[in-house]
Amino acid sequence: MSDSVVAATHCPYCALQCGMELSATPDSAPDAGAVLVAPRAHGDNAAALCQKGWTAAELLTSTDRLRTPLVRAARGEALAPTSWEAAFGTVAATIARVQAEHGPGAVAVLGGGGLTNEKAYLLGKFARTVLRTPNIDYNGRFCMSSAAAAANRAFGLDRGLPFPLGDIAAADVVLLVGGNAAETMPPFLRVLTAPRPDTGGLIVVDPRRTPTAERARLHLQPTPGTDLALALGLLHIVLVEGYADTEYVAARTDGLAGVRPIAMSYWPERVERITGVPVAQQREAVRLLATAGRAVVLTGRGAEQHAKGTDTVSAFVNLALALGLPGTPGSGYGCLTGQGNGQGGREHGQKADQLPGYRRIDDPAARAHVAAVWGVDPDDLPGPGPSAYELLDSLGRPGGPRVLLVFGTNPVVSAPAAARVEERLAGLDLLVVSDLVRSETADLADVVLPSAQWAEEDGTMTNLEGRVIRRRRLRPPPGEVRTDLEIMAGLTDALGRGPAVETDPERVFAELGRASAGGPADYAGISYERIDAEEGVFWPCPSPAHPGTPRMFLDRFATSDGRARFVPVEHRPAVEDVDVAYPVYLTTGRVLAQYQSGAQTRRVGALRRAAPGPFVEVHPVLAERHGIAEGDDVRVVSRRGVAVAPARLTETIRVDTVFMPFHWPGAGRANVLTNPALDPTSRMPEFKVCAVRLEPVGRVVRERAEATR
Ligand SMILES: Nc1nc2c(c(=O)[nH]1)N[C@H]1C(S)=C(S)[C@@H](COP(=O)(O)OP(=O)(O)OC[C@H]3O[C@@H](n4cnc5c(=O)[nH]c(N)nc54)[C@H](O)[C@@H]3O)O[C@H]1N2
Ligand SMILES: Nc1nc2c(c(=O)[nH]1)N[C@H]1C(S)=C(S)[C@@H](COP(=O)(O)OP(=O)(O)OC[C@H]3O[C@@H](n4cnc5c(=O)[nH]c(N)nc54)[C@H](O)[C@@H]3O)O[C@H]1N2
Ligand code: SF4
Ligand SMILES: [Mo]
Repeated sequence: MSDSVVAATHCPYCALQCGMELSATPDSAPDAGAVLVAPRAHGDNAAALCQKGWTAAELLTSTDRLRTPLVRAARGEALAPTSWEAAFGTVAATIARVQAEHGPGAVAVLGGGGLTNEKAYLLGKFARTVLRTPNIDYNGRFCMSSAAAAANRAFGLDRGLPFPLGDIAAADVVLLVGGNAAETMPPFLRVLTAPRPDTGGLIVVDPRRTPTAERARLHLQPTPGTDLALALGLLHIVLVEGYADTEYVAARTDGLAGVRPIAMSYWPERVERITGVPVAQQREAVRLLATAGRAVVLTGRGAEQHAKGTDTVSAFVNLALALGLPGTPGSGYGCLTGQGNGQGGREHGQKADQLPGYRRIDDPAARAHVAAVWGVDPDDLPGPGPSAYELLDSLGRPGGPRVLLVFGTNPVVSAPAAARVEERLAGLDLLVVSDLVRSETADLADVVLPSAQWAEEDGTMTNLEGRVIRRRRLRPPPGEVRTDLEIMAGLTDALGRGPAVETDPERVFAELGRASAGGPADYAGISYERIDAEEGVFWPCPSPAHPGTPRMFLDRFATSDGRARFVPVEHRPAVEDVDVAYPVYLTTGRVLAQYQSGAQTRRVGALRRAAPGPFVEVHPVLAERHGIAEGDDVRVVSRRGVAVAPARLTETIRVDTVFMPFHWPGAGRANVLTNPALDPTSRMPEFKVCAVRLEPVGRVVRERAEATR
């Protein structure tokens, strides 16, 4: 049909970036204007989508999406439609005033790992050259920052998976620590459980018997926050039972001598006492891993989102190094990056300490290189800024930022100690949010800027393998909606300063390539043309003639001497352990049918029906102790706040632990409970463990409340 166009693109949601073919329904069809989604095989991804992918197009035509800029005449008044000119004018005037009074740092920026590479790059450049503020960070700080920090210190470089997905499918044994792929990357479950020879299989470490753990050959079910001890215990067994690959350790690594004495003090019985994982299971896990031909160790957020997340990942990297896995073809260590562009989003300079190409902002050579590409004086580039939670916590305080620009994140739902974050946002002179919908954060904003959706823009994303892929536009955005690149350009014009902003994604990508040239994440040899021709290109790719790098570290690691480092790490308890007043562990995570803060997926009918609201998973034994029955409302109380949600009784969770998904605002918002204690290296908050107590509210009370609503 002549009016039906087709775009070969990828899903807007998670880092698996499943291939999609989008087509517009013809003008003559009853549902004219709708967009049809079909799965499309791409690279190592089969043609498959999860329910979120299948239903992603619904938001394109939803009445809920933003179509014009909104502005609030005064605090307390409603957001009302306005023109772009007026919206930009208001923002520019306030930025100019606040910076004149308080300096450039009075304006802050918070970005997101769902933004395309082009947007993430431009956002970092915009903050440093137009706003001239050091205060920029992004939501990836809450995501894989601990794994990134651990990979950097062990291998000298952070690419989530340093090998393609196909290597995981071909491995004999996979150890997955704190990941629930069956719900968070459903098509990836096939890769994880690909038929394996009878020696091997999948080993899952999770305090819950998740649908992923159900598929495992071995499920270790530790107390939340004890993975570090478990990893030390597994290394202990490797060393004592002679499983270490001594040749590899000698040839390719340094530092085992510093790690050995620590591991030796984590004998299996002691580890069982700390973690609850039986000795026999520890031994079985090591035997499976050590006797496999090809083995892969993977971490997810369950291991990483802790105030000791970096050290925990280091402990699993140490285990992988002792077994000779990293940099050995078919084996390795990897982190499962989460957000759509969680990989690319952490490379191009929207991080507090970073310049494009995964360069450090405090490195004089990096500053000189990037400043030359940007046409500015290196001395005019600001230095490193605070991490995401620290930034949020400083808003509106004396000396802290007074204006915040948010692009692509919804911290009112997703940040730890969310009630405190909300209070900080209210203390700002001006909150500006660019979003697709009126997220809970946009709801608090003074100015809301409507941004184009994935099917309406071109760009690139870097998936969990480090494969740079193309997002392709099916049709232009509706009405007055603009792309984030155009929004940054509009703000720059209104401010009347800084280098002119390029809004053509392909030209932004070419500039990003030049800015990244010579850095650890080198995109200089990648072009839209090449990506189209080659099903994506793996970075580093320093020149057009370079083939790209699907497998890293085969000859050398990215450290100065090419050798990987064992990092000596010690176990310690969760920052907030259980006690008499707060006797139960709370952990948090995801369900299949909702994505992140839920701003997008709560607005999709089929997903709302599949996962309508928050809940608390409770073991029947714990429930009985508290007089809680299935479906009863439970007050979950932590030192930060109170959440109320119905109980879901299940024997799949540990008796000492409850679980809440974090996708909802309102009474059941899990993040009013979570602990903002930060990892000293990655600045990751302790999302995955805090102490709570349970108070039954009872069904009667809830029914009464519902009747009067
Ligand atoms: N449906 C859906 N899919 C998503 C997302 C989504 O929001 N919804 N988000 C995407 C993003 S950004 C990310 S980061 C990924 C996250 O993907 P995952 O890491 O798979 O997701 P989570 O549910 O956060 O955590 C995984 C598991 O960690 C377990 N866990 C909790 N505490 C601990 C602990 O102390 N130790 C261990 N070993 N395990 C623990 C939980 O029980 C949970 O089953 O998913 C991506 N995919
Ligand atoms: N308790 C608890 N909290 C957690 C976690 C947990 O496991 N437990 N996980 C953490 C993790 S891993 C993550 S990644 C964070 C995620 O938390 P958030 O960053 O809040 O996640 P999203 O809901 O993806 O927010 C993205 C927002 O940007 C909008 N958006 C999407 N694409 C674009 C775009 O291209 N441009 C613009 N301008 N806007 C866009 C969406 O509509 C949405 O409002 O949550 C963290 N919070
Ligand atoms: S697994 Fe991730 S990328 Fe694939 S369809 Fe689901 S949300 Fe989209
Ligand atoms: Mo994430």
